[in-house]
Amino acid sequence: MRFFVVIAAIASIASAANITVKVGENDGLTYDPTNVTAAAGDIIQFEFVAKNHTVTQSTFADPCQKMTTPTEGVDSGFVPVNGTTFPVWSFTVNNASAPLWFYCAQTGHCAKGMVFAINPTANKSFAAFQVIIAAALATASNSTSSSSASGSGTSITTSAGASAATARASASASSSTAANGATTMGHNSVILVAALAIGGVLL
Ligand SMILES: *[C@@H]1O[C@H](CO)[C@@H](O)[C@H](O)[C@H]1NC(C)=O
Ligand SMILES: *[C@@H]1O[C@H](CO)[C@@H](O)[C@H](O)[C@H]1NC(C)=O
Ligand SMILES: *[C@@H]1O[C@H](CO)[C@@H](O)[C@H](O)[C@H]1NC(C)=O
Ligand SMILES: *[C@@H]1O[C@H](CO)[C@@H](O)[C@H](O)[C@H]1NC(C)=O
Ligand SMILES: *[C@@H]1O[C@H](CO)[C@@H](O)[C@H](O)[C@H]1NC(C)=O
Ligand SMILES: *[C@@H]1O[C@H](CO)[C@@H](O)[C@H](O)[C@H]1NC(C)=O
Ligand SMILES: *[C@@H]1O[C@H](CO)[C@@H](O)[C@H](O)[C@H]1NC(C)=O
Ligand SMILES: [Cu+2]
Repeated sequence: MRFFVVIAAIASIASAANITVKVGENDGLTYDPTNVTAAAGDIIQFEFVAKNHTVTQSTFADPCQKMTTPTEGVDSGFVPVNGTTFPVWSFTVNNASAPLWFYCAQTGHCAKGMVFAINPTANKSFAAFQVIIAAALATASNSTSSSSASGSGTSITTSAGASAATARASASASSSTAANGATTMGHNSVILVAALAIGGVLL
């Protein structure tokens, strides 16, 4: 019995991986990699390396809009980078069967293809997601939408997703709950808030 518990604990530690995604590398409007395959329990760590981007959860069907239904998506908020400090924002994947979709909420960036996916499927592929963006752009190319996403470091909050039955809050720095298969982790909100105080246009 005790032996079994120990093995289970080791297995769960061994299976949890950290997957790093670079945001804005080489001043590009990119997430690198563009999509990842993650197991339940894996932590996705977004390292912001340039400019002023976000990691904002959308739905598959509406790629450049923050997910609001069935519940609010996760959102890093704007993370400006001053070239010296590279803030990291992360969350845990709770459900590997649920694809998760993200975009950058900075003005124009989603339109330029700054999108990201976790566990895309054959039916909901990353390529299909990109096609939806292109189609949405063709329809709404004239509308100038100013982002309503908060510029505050405290915007790194999330809420429960309807399909995330096992989701649970686990943040240490700011409140969080889970979204469709994602739970935000404690992150360095001090760095984020400090970075937000730095002036300059980083679009
Ligand atoms: C994953 O990152 C967290 C901090 O975000 C760290 O505590 C943990 O040790 C890392 N795990 C692995 C397997 O690298
Ligand atoms: C995981 O996601 C799949 C697909 O959305 C869903 O059918 C399933 O119920 C979810 N599992 C849990 C435990 O939430
Ligand atoms: C994927 O698409 C195929 C063909 O449209 C469909 O038969 C299948 O049920 C879909 N699978 C899922 C999991 O939605
Ligand atoms: C998704 O990620 C994989 C692995 O990084 C990559 O090979 C593939 O090209 C990506 N898909 C798209 C459509 O970019
Ligand atoms: C988009 O803008 C062009 C020129 O500015 C205009 O001719 C066209 O009617 C607009 N289309 C829509 C759907 O608003
Ligand atoms: C960069 O920002 C960090 C906080 O994010 C701050 O500690 C550091 O002093 C800044 N460096 C410069 C050169 O502005
Ligand atoms: C980051 O971008 C947001 C939205 O455009 C803006 O409100 C904020 O002032 C920018 N931060 C910096 C430091 O440029
Ligand atoms: Cu961006």
